Amino acid sequence: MRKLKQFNTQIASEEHISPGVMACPGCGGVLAMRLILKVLGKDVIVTTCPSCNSGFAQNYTVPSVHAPFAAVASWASGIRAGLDMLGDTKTTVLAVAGDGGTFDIGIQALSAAIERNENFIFVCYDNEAYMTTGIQRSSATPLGAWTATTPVANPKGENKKRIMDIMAAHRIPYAASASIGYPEDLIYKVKRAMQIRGTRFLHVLSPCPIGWRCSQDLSVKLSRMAVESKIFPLFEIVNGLRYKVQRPQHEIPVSEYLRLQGRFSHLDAKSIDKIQHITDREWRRLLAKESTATIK
Ligand SMILES: Cc1ncc(C[n+]2csc(CCOP(=O)(O)OP(=O)(O)O)c2C)c(N)n1
Ligand SMILES: [Mg+2]
Repeated sequence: MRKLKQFNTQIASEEHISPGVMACPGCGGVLAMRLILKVLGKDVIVTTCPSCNSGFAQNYTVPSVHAPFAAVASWASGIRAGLDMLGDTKTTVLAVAGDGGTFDIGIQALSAAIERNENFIFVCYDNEAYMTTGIQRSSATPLGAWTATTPVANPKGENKKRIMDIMAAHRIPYAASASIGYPEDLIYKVKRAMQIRGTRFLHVLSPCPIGWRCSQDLSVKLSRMAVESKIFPLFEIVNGLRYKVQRPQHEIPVSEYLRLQGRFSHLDAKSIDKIQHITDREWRRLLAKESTATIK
């Protein structure tokens, strides 16, 4: 992993989520938000939208509002405009959505906001399905996964949507993938995002033990394994063009990551080979972008 010299990446002791959170045990989304809010501090206004996150946003000790599903990026734009009119430049505006609220239902408002280069941070905590409403497939659900709408007899037949490619196509000032398995790296990326003006996007893989059919104590481990297997690579994109890809120190085959999750337990060796092949291809594609991006 990259050396994190530029910023202090120690985890702050202050909390901005009060105890008594209603989330499920092992929820990766809560941990992601806990870490992100620690970095942002008190000067933040959060806008959430329907998701598991809206179930625990009442525990935020910073101001938060709840937008309609499709509109979280529009609400963030409006909050920023209001703050700007008041001359408030120090408050950060944070939009939070799940994968459904980002990849699918919220993408129009998000695309429009990035096109206007609205000045806020958008966090997509990605648990790879519509979890609040009972584990329905989203376009972020990975190939081969079981969900309530992609049963074992007919698992998800499409690849996960390449949301970071979509962000890059907008020439967004800053986009990064991050992981609760690497908290210092996550903190680094939030701090880096805070220093940049315009729309910033953080894509955080957030395991959901209920939906992933895995043990509640595996969320952090699976987050690390997702990076080690390259199924969820960590990288940054500046202005949609300059890529910085983080090579995992320890590499594993995707089968090790998949076998700990019941949502993949129906997959045969051929299906797992296919996922490995696609993962390898996408990794090479990502590295190629990095090398071309350094050519001036
Ligand atoms: C327009 C609209 N459609 C559907 C819903 C119902 N709904 C509420 S939360 C949710 C799932 C959200 O999924 P995601 O964004 O992935 O967040 P997660 O629940 O996984 O945290 C759905 C479908 C809604 N509130 N509004
Ligand atoms: Mg989700």
